[in-house]
Amino acid sequence: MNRILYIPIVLFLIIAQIKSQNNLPIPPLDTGTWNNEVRTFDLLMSNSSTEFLPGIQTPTSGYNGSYLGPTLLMHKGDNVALNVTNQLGENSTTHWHGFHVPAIMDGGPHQMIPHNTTWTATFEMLNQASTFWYHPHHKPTFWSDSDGTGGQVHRGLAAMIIVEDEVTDGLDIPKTYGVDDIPLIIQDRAFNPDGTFREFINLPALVVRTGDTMLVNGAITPTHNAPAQMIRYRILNASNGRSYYLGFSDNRDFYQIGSDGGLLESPIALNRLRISPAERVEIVVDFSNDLNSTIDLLSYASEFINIFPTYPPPLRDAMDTTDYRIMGFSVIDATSDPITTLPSTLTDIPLYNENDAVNNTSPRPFVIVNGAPLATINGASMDLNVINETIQLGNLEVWEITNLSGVAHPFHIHGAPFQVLSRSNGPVPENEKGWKDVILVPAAQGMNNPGVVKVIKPFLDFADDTFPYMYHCHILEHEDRGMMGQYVVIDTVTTSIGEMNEIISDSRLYPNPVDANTVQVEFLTTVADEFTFSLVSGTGQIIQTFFENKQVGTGKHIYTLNLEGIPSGMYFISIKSKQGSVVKKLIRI
Ligand SMILES: [Cu+2]
Repeated sequence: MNRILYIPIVLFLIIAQIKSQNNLPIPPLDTGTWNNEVRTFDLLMSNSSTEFLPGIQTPTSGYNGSYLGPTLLMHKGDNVALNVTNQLGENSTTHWHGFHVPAIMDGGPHQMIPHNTTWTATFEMLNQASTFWYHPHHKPTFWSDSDGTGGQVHRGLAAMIIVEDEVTDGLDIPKTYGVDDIPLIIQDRAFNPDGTFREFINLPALVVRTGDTMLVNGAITPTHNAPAQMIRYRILNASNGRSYYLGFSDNRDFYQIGSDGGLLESPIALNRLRISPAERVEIVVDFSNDLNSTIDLLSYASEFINIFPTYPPPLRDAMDTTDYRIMGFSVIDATSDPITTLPSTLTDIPLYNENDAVNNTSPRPFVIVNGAPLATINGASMDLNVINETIQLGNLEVWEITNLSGVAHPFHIHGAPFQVLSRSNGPVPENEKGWKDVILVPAAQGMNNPGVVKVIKPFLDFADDTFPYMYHCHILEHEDRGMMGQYVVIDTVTTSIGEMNEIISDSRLYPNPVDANTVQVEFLTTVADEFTFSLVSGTGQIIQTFFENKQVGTGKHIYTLNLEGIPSGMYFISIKSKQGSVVKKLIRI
């Protein structure tokens, strides 16, 4: 009697446990707190552990939790502040992927957040509505070090950002987070028998952290209980190095409505969709006629390998050649007020004309070589102290990315989004004719047949001759191995380094490093002007202004700046006149 009762109860508990573990987790939505009309977010990067496999803890890192982080919600036009506290026990940074912000607020490798410190980024939200994400962007000493971007993202530091605007506010599309507007953060991972993540499993994982197990929102091949209606999925490929060729198990059509940086002009019906690392797509799936049925989301790798090979042999693994399941959908009752149709027009995308670019006849070249041990762009491996490209403020430019390697590379450019002009592997597909910030550049097909993509991008604001933006491959191990460069946008009217060298010369700080409470700034100027002297933090915030609009005549000058109360660290002294500025690095010990 007891035994008969016992067996079904145990079975029920096991099934219930598996079922509950397999439910798609939805990251919490964080709308920030309003602080003096600034939408303010607090993010804590820390280490703990996560249960992916039943009863086994995997050491992980996350934002405000053990793995991944909250989905941040912002609206175009918001003034935003993000306080990021690092308790990882190692240096890190946090980058707002896809955001059009000043370089100093970008969270790239120059905006270091040392352990136990807080970095604050403040900016106006200029991007239009889309799906973005945040993740560390820290340059490791050696590419496979765990404190690099690849290591930190792999441990779990990645999460989504949703930006809304007046266009999406007015559109009748699914937009209730967690109900009919669902984030899907797709990653591949591998596990050791003790539950720890296995970082490097085999080729191609000898050089890239790829896995053999699919996670969505931090759960292994989960199931979404999808209401029988139109559901919008915001898909982020947050994998270190794997691209996917998405499609449903019944080969149904779905609609793509958004790409990296915004809505598409109109919904595009597809039954396959390529997504490379760091790309985002928004799709709408119509489950209206599927009540009580189950459907899977697959990567149709067996088709993809022929259409768009991302790794050549022998760098392929089973998931580059064989179809596999990413997650499932179990269709449940519709909500009370479902969206049942999509508008035929979503937004207006003004397309750039290649002829309007300043360099339309000679595109700015970026040549990718996947060398060993260092990967390069234009022959250079990333050096934090080298500015690779200088761009004039106001330019609309064509960039031509040429891939000489046998691996496809997802090329990401920081700053404002770009548009795709051409591809070497056929016409630009409809779903790439929107706003993009990552573009998958095809592999070379032999020595004389490189993969080439041309993009067009505006550089209309945020001139800064000191703090650069990055461009890089978003296969994180390639980025960490140096497939990354830096560009600055300079305003030749007010901040030309060349011109300023003629106006202000022989500038120096002494002593430097300084442990006294004063530092001398010495410079020679050829024009009389009003000068402002400021102390700027390593992350670009003005800490103190020493002299404001001080009248300075021509000739050599020495001023004493008071550093009392300034803690040790790396700073900059900015010497700014109406005609330009120079910045000198100052180490306080
Ligand atoms: Cu790459």
